[in-house]
Amino acid sequence: PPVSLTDEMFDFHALLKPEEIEWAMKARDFAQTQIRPVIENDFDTKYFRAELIPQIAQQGFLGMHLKGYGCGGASAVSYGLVCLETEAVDSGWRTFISVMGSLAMSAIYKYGSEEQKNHWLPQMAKGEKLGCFGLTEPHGGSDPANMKTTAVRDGDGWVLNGSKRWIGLATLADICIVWAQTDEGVRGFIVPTETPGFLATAIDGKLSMRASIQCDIELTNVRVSADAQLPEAKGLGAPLGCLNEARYGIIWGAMGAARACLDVAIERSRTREVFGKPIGSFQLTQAKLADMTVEYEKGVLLALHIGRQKDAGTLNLTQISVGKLNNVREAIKIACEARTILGGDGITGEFPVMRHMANLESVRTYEGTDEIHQLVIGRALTGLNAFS
Ligand code: TGC
Repeated sequence: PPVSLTDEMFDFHALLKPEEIEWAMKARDFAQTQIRPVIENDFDTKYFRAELIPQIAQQGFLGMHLKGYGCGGASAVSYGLVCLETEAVDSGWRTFISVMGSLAMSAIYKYGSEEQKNHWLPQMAKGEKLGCFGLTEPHGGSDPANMKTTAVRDGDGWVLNGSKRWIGLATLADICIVWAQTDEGVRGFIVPTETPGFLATAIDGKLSMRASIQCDIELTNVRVSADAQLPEAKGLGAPLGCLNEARYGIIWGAMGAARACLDVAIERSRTREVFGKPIGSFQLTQAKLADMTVEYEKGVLLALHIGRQKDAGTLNLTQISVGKLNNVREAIKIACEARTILGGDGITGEFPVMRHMANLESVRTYEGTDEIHQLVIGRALTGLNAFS
């Protein structure tokens, strides 16, 4: 696979196990050869290239960190590296892998019955069935405790009503994990999207994540049988437990976007001439590149530390917030700085920088905004809850 200019700086691979490097190189090769050549055009034309899904499944990336049920059983670090390599090409494709593996499959894996797991997970790992994750609602995503969607018992089944927004993949998905308020608290349901009353509509007009799909969902008297309920999902902690998984993937993924911007900036600094010499020979440019590299290397090491903790089973949610807040925020700064090194060319689709910048604004917003993560960290430090 192509080598990143930043690969060699700290010999990061020396910290990885052979199977982790294998996953990373497989993902880099796939992303660079299958997605990279088409992504600018897909972003420009707002096209989600669903025809790549069988190949992505064949690579083993869907639910790769889950054990059994036809899933890969890989380490959290391997999964993180796949997120990094995929997002180095486009956040939309890392989001696809996250929505499938970290959200929809992970909800079934964590909270489903054996029957539900045996039925859905192998098909989803093969990409034969797609899932989405319906938590966020139109009034805002930061306060899911205030969810308006309801599920009411009706005979031996449930009837769901409400709406969801920003739901990745919903128009393509075969099932949606719908989170709803019941008289016993928040519960989760596996809702086949062909169920009468389930309506998904793709959101148009996005200036970010244009090569991927996010949707509105309307649920109007959607009737599901009792066995659609996820039996082990009890309370708001259940969907938030899935968000932890997606946030974890973002900690790595954001550094992929950052690396892509940094690589382009380094390359361009050697060839773009201003005042008669390459812009990279000016001290101000070198200072920018140095600062970007420092933040990239710190971000990757933080991701690895968090990944090792996840694999050891010692990771807590405050640490996830530290990683998500830092790595997305720094990736955005790196992308913006890279744009200045590219000059006017930086705003064109000839370079990936502006696309990454725009995508990262979505990444900053979903799975907990900067402010949510600051307050999670603040609460852990002070013992005082600033949310309400
Ligand atoms: P709080 O009282 O703190 O907690 C309520 C219950 O939840 C538990 N909990 C968690 N459990 C696991 N992981 C976490 N990260 C958890 N955070 C909280 C907590 O232990 C408690 O459990 P229990 O059993 O005691 O009841 O709740 P709060 O209402 O004060 O809110 C806390 C806050 C603000 C941190 C939380 O609501 C939050 O994280 N908000 C941000 C939500 C968010 O990230 N939304 C964006 C989601 S993106 C999306 O939905 C789109 S899907 C992607 C796609 O399809 O593209």
